[in-house]
Amino acid sequence: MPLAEPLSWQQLEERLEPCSEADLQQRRVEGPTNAQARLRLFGRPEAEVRVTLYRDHHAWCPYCQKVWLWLEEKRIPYRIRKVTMFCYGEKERWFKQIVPSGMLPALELDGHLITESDLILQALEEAFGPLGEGMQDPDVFALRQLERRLFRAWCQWLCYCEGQGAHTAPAEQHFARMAGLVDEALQSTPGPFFREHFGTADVIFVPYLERMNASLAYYKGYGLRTEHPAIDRWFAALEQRSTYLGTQSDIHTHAHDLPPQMGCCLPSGSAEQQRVARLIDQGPWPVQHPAVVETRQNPPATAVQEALARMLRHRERLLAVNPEGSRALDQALRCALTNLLRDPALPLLAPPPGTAAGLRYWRDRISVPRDMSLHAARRMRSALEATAALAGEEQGPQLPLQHRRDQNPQPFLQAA
Ligand SMILES: N[C@@H](CCC(=O)N[C@@H](CS)C(=O)NCC(=O)O)C(=O)O
Repeated sequence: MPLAEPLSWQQLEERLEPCSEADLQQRRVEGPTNAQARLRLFGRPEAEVRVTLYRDHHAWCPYCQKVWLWLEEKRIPYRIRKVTMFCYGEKERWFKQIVPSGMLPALELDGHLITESDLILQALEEAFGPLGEGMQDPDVFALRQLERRLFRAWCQWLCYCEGQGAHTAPAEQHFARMAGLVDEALQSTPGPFFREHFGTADVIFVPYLERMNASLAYYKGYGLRTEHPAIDRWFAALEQRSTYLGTQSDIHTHAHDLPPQMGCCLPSGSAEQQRVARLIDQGPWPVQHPAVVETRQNPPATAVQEALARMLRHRERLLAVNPEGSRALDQALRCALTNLLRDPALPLLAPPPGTAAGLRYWRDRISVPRDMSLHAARRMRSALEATAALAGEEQGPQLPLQHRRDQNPQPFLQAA
């Protein structure tokens, strides 16, 4: 019998696989890499913790991702203290007392504060040994310089070249040349990584190659992973590592979090670029387009449960922060969550009239990996969009370009 009514909150809770708060906490501390943890022990006693990492609530800052991934790969016990980045809300006063500039990441090692991600990695290497070949190894050093050259070429194309045509071609060609050098460096080793084994050089390249892949697809219609097969193979090998998967963001999150951080991101405006951007924003997910290669990992069986658990945990705040707020949204969200769980052979449950924009408000604001993993986000966005489509075409408010205070973590932290 098809459901005529959405499940109640109680019934939705009952669909969750049982997991006590203590088990959840244990999983965060000892389980696979995850964005929610405040402590990571890797089986060691808490008294052995020598490191505190200060990083952003959003799990978005690229320089933090580098240090985060290094600590997870080396399995160094550490605490995490989360800080708000300027564009999402107010910087915590306690953090400004420690780091007056407010810049992230910062790290405390045996009570000494270090800022600047490269200096942090060097200090960690001195304390715990390098991850494969270290920061000062001549080959790694050369790769670090290549990473910066690629970074500058990306900024030049993404942030200074609007439109398309002869005036943008040099920037695109320069970027493609630099990415070609990265591809060659990857091809020169026997495996998929920058050196024989996964190590420091890979960690250094992760944050910006991830952001380049996302932003160039969205703003230029350029498929980094399609154009550069060794870079694609490298990403696919990373996607076999639970450490990387715990820190991995997705194309939608990067595409919309980059503009305020970079100053702006300029679209090429070609018909193809606009098509790609629309697909990334409005689905269907996973996006089927040659320029969009987000992951080669098969969806884990846990994606729906993860999405449901994360939405239920924050349902009251999700309803409270939605500016389209109406009593009908409570029912609309339950419809979307019921549809998330539905047998695909059954028809979808329609939400109350007038709730399409409210449902799409949430669709557009799922932040990966802060809220949930890439695959869980795909399932949740799909359920929200499919449900919204039954109520109409109205889109939610546009995502801001100058800031992302619509993503302020405070309401969620206060309630937690
Ligand atoms: N060179 C620094 C760059 C750090 C940096 O630019 N951090 C940005 C975030 S990606 C930041 O903290 N900005 C302040 C803010 O957004 O609140 C490093 O490598 O650590």
